[in-house]
Amino acid sequence: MLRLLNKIDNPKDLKGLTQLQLKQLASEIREELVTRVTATGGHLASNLGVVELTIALHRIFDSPRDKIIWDVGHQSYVHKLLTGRKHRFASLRQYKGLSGFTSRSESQHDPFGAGHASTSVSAALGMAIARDLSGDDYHVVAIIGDGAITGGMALEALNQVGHLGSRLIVVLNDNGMSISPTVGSLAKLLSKVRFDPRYYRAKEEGKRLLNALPLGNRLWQLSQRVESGLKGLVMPSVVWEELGFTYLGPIDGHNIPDLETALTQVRDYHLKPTFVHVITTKGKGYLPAESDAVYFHGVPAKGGSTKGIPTYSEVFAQTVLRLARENPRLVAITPAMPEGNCLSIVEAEFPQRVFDVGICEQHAVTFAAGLTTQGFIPIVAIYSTFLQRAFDQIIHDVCLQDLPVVFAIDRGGIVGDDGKTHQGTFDISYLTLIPNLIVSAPKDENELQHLLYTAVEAGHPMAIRYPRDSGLGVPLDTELHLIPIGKGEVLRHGEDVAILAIGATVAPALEAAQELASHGVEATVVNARFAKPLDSELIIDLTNRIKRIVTVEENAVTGGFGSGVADLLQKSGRCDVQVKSIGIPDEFTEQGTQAILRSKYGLDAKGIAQQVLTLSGARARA
Ligand SMILES: Cc1ncc(C[n+]2csc(CCOP(=O)(O)OP(=O)(O)O)c2C)c(N)n1
Repeated sequence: MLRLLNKIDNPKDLKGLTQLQLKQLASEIREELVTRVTATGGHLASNLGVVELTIALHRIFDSPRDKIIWDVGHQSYVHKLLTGRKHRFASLRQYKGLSGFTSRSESQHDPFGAGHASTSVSAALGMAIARDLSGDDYHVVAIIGDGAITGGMALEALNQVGHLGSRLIVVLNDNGMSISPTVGSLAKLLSKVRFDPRYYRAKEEGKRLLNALPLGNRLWQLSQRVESGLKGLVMPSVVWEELGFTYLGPIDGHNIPDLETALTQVRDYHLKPTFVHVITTKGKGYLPAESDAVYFHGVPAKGGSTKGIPTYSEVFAQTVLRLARENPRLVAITPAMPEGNCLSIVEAEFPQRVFDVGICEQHAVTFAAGLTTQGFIPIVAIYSTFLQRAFDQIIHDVCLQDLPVVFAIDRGGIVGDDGKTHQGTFDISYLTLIPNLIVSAPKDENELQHLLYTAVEAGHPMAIRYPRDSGLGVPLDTELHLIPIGKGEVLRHGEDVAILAIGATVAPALEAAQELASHGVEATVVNARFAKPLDSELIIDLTNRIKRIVTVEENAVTGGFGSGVADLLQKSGRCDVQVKSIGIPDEFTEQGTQAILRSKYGLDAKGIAQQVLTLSGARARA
């Protein structure tokens, strides 16, 4: 029974509730989160941890006039429930449903859309400066996790906030966890506050002193007194004070009255940027999530099965493990995703040779570049969408110097329900334009093993992009072999049309060819394997006989594999060849299951067959 939650249509409805009712509301919200998110899939543990914080924020601030900006946005479900989106909550992460992140087009209570980490402080500063330049007076609050705050962009933004001294509130939601435990020296510093009870005692003392003071500059006094009370302890607050913030904390993030007191103080303090350090427990209130916050960070949707077939990520990690046993100079790097890309398997055996660098994609790439200069072979395992962050590092630090970094690009192509911010549909385009970089995609998980071995031996930068989820279930060769760089393979012969497919589209292209045969159209199917260098010999040779070429890729058609093929044919004077490129059109790919989206873009077998049939003349022999 969601007696209270059902009465909340917007944040104003929270204001008249008693503390007792708020407790009840928090428990109803948790019930709703567990019921819905275990069905739709999503970021359960992160949201369970911010129930009280979100309630307190919406009671003390006046959204949408005040701007509440959630970093990453994966923990904004409670905010959604309280800002008029409760009735659509069952559609979370579904096709045409509510986004799993914040989205400006979804609600006026989402002043900034997100999905990638570490953007909130920059966006908040932009809003605060805009407010000041326009002579307005609303509040701007960025809520950022201890994982996201390690991202370079967040640190760059904090640096500027302190420099400008703008009136801005940063709330650190510190639960000690990124997806895995947060790593790095900043994380260590924060954990001192979390685990040393003397900070809480000193804070209680500070609160007592504060209440004895007259109104006015209370916050400043508080931070000074708390600070002096803590001399002799390591002083994490000093870091934020020195960066130009007034620090308040640590605050128990599950105690609504304490949160409200702290947020009121920073709201009413206009002299400097403020930093509120809130301690929360990831998964709070739901025992399975509290005890395994890593698994419950992102739970799968009900019914989503992997059919017992290993995922591409698992095959990747098993291959890394095998190669690492043979080659002591092989190391692996992950920006905060050792679970998602399965490198935790390798880390268990080689803890010294697997580096979780935090949510720091740019650093991950240049760190790898540095390792290569001393004869090491780094494999940077990274999701396609997050590699976008490191575009210049790939160009400037790796490829310009032709350094042999291996990029293992997970979640290439359509990823599904995480939606627009997470689709991996640009990498072929943004990688193939970079000189010196070899860009490949395996047709199945077995080929992934061989391509990885090839990349480790390549002596040049090489990217391998592979899709999300389970492989095709093909047998895995026990011996690894090198694949000739820039060479594709013909998988099927036919003289009416040639389908050149890459990566995950090879299997549906083969299926489409069967379907076409039943319509009297015989198709050649090529597993291109490389988007760069293209197998120009094979492609030109094919076009001597076949004048209709269809390219298929789970990537933007703009600048993608197909565009490379068209360019090659044009440069080779093959103007008599008709080329059709199937891929993602010039738009951001919405959320939905991979199956729905592949069907929408004609990337499944049926869609490929249909598009081939509509090619002029393809039916001629039928
Ligand atoms: C640029 C980027 N890299 C990686 C991710 C994947 N990711 C999503 S949430 C998350 C952990 C965030 O940790 P934290 O900010 O502490 O939030 P918590 O879930 O612990 O509340 C990561 C690594 C991302 N969203 N963006």
